[in-house]
Amino acid sequence: MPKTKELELENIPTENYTADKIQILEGLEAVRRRPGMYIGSTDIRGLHQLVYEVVDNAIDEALAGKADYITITIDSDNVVTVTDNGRGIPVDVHPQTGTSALQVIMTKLHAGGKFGGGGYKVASGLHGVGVSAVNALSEWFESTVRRDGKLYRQTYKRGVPQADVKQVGKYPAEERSGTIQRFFPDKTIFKTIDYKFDVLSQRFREMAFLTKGLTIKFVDEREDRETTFYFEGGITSFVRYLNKNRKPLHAPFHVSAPVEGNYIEAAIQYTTDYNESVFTFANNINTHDGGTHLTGFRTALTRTLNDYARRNKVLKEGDPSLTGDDTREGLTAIVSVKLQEPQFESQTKAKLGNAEMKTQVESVVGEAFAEWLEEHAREAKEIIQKGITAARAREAARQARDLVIRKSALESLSLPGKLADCSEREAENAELYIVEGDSAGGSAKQGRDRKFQAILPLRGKIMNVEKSRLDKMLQNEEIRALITAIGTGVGNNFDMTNLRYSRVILMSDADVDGAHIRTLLLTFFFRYMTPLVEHGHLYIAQPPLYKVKVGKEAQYLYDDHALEELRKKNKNGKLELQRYKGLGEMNPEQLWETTMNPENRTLLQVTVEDAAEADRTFDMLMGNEVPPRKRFIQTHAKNAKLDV
Ligand code: 0RA
Repeated sequence: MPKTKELELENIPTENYTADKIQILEGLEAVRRRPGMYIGSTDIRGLHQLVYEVVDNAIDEALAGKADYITITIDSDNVVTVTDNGRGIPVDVHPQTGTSALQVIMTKLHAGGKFGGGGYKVASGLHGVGVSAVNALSEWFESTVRRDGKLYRQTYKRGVPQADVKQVGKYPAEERSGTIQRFFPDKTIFKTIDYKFDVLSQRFREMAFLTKGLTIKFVDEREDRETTFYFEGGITSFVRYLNKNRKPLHAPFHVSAPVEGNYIEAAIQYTTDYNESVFTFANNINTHDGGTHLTGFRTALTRTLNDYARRNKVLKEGDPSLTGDDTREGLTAIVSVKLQEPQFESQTKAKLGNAEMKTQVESVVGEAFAEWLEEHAREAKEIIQKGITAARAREAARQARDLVIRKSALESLSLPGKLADCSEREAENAELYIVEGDSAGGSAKQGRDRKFQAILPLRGKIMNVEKSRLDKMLQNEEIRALITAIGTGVGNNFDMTNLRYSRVILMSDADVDGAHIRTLLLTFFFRYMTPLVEHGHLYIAQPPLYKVKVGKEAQYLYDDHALEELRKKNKNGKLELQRYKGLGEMNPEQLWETTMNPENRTLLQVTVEDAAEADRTFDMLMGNEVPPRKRFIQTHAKNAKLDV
């Protein structure tokens, strides 16, 4: 017998055991036993993954052209409801197995795509396991289908159907069909069921951008928030959104075309920025690591711009051609492809592998963009001129970098003078505190455990890397100290194997200035050491805001909420309150006790939930448009918020 004890005994009558049921139980049990294999993890990410899986099913229906409205509701008890106005999941009974299609979709692993009839097999969620895995990991699940004027329903507990699909009512014939999925995650499996509105809505926004004409309404009844996404312009709107706080050089270029059963779409807008912000999607999945569609896109861009520049003598004879890097400075673009048979190169679906995509994207984008350049002479010239300037700057950067490398070779990779290194040599056990200001740096040096904690004090505000090119950046002493201390190099030369500390910890004051410095540093890491962030090596220290004495007992409080709680608890007692304005006000022992001692401290790990949003955020924070920057920093100075 398969090991399905818990489920069997609790939920299933032991007679009438059909092969079908045993199969369901085996599948569900596998999911429940190793949830991480199916949804990635059982922390907040896994929890969100449940919602994505269910929403992605509804999105598939929209992509098939059969639905245009999706609502997601989290009610005050953390029950999630996802509704769409599509055809409704079929409920008819399969003649051979005797079970309804709904039950098969809800209980069989990987059953999603087969029924999709004609559309793109978009797959459900990052892990693409389908809604049955969500069902298995839910304390209960309720599927309701509106089809042909009738309402059908089936309910499940931990994935096990409680009865056959039943008609439970009717709905007015003039109303649309659709599907209503409600579920409550299994609290014995998930570490948290506290969904994050901001994280979910970011994803829904992205989905709405990628599915032109689709409306996604998101209601959070826990805190009475709601938001609706609808983008008439699809990915053109996406590009405009990303560039909201940048200075565009032209109106967005857009192309879309079907090619041999696939569908290719791209939107491009150059800005005065220096960074490249290109995001690629395959069947609505964010392909973080690019792949063939990205390669095709880049080739098209470089070739088209060079051809135009030569033909129109913007590049003269003897001038070197623009490199790929040159043509991507200040570029914001979305490339979105839909394929019948997507092949992903990694388990995480981060990279698209279909070889035909390179040529298809290259020719669609190449032809249309060439035509656009012909029709937009002023814009074309500006874009190419920007590329030429970029080429010059890149040459300067190369020389500066060579200088840095040569210098460090001469000085035998000498570490920066102000780094107080630790004795530990294994990166795995070592950590680096990056501390604002020499005085706090001094306290940290005295307070640390020198065995495994290194301290790098930075003087004042480091430079804003968002506003300068690599060459300028590499001339900056603070930045150079940072790079050499960490050991990995930057940008294209980043090499994780040379990482010297597995935890890089930013420690700055809990005030507006501290928040600004932290953001400057976060921007640097996000732009130039992205893998460091992606692999979870970057942290933010949490120094206390207050020291409070109640009678003789002293304690440290880390936020205003804690202070409020303490005041409530101590209505009559006197509180002696000291507010720390900066790290410098703490002596070395206090700094160690409150902020650096692994036994007491809280470190916040910096994550990049969504690179597109982070890109926009950093640009907003560090770019040229001042007002939004101010707003953001002030809100976040109060509650250190981490998902950047
Ligand atoms: C299979 C076939 C058909 C629709 C669906 C699945 C479907 C699935 C989901 C999941 C969430 N919402 C959904 N809406 C539809 C097409 C059946 C037909 O031809 O009518």
